[in-house]
Amino acid sequence: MIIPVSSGGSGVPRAAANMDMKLGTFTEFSPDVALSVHALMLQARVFEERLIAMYKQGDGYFWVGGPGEEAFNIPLGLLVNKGQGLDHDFLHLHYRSAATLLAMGADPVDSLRQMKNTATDPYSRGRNFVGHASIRKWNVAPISSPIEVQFSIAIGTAEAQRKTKSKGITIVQGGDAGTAEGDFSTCLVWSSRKGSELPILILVANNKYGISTPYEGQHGEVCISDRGKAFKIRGATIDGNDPEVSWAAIGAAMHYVRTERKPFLLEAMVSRLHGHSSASGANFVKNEIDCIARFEHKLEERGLLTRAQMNEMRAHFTAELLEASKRVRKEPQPLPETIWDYVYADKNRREVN
Ligand SMILES: Cc1ncc(C[n+]2csc(CCOP(=O)(O)OP(=O)(O)O)c2C)c(N)n1
Ligand SMILES: [Mg+2]
Repeated sequence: MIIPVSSGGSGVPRAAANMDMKLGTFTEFSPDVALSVHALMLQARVFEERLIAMYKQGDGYFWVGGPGEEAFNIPLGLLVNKGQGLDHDFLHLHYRSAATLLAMGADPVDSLRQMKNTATDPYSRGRNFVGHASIRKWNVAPISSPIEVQFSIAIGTAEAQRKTKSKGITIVQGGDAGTAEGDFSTCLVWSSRKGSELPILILVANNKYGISTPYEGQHGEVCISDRGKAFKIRGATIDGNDPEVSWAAIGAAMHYVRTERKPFLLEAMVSRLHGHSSASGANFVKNEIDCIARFEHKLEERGLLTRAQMNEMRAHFTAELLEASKRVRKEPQPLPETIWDYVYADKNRREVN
């Protein structure tokens, strides 16, 4: 019943999605794509729920993640040209991007390891808190806790791709509130210089909050994507709670950036289903759109899955991740003597002097 997905790059069944290259118009997923996308969305959600449970049980110090962004982040991960080097896409993601990485083929257990800060955590060797991946073989730059810095850093990989005329593009993603920071403006300026435009897809996940500050009252512009207009950057604002809309829009925006070698600013309206982070309790928020509940309703209407089958899938993912969290609990913590490993500090500095 759980459909395996060939994730990332050329393995993605793109044609089956009937993607229209015109932004804003789309057609339904074919049944196989609908089922694959749904399975990944559900796995991503259950995985976040497991991380929250781990945090609440004391198996971690902090939780931040992306329940409510699955309808946008799963299509994003499936459409990436995954690999290492300039001919593949570079990703400068944010702390709500676990679903994107899952769709690219990341093992969710590695995030459980980062939550538990084990030495086996491949992203930070137990140094960073959950949601901070770093995957060199897929051009995934280290995710940063200071918000928005990725928008300045992304200029570097996009500029390298421009100068070397390579095939890859740069993808950078952040939240709505972070667009008030200078790094976002820096990105707009650098990506749109006349004759030196950058192949960069600028993504804003607008969940209408910056921690506890509501979106209303913080923005003079109608849409964040309108901010590209002054720079002649093409843009769109879409319903990021709909995976079919998201797939079509991301696919079309990527196609534009890949072929025109120019920037595109895509804003996705998404939900924040467990609040900002563990700092605000991480409990389920009822008054937001739940993209999975909405998509499941469609799948039922189309006769692709029954409620019983979806419940069974949820139970399967829940049991699988619970089991994994128990295994991770037994994995070793980093040894104290490794504290200076993987940091810029020169541990031999005193001896050299
Ligand atoms: C440079 C910087 N300033 C402030 C913070 C504190 N901070 C953490 S998350 C956050 C809100 C971010 O809101 P938004 O960009 O909308 O992203 P969201 O968390 O809603 O996805 C802030 C202000 C930070 N981490 N880094
Ligand atoms: Mg926000």
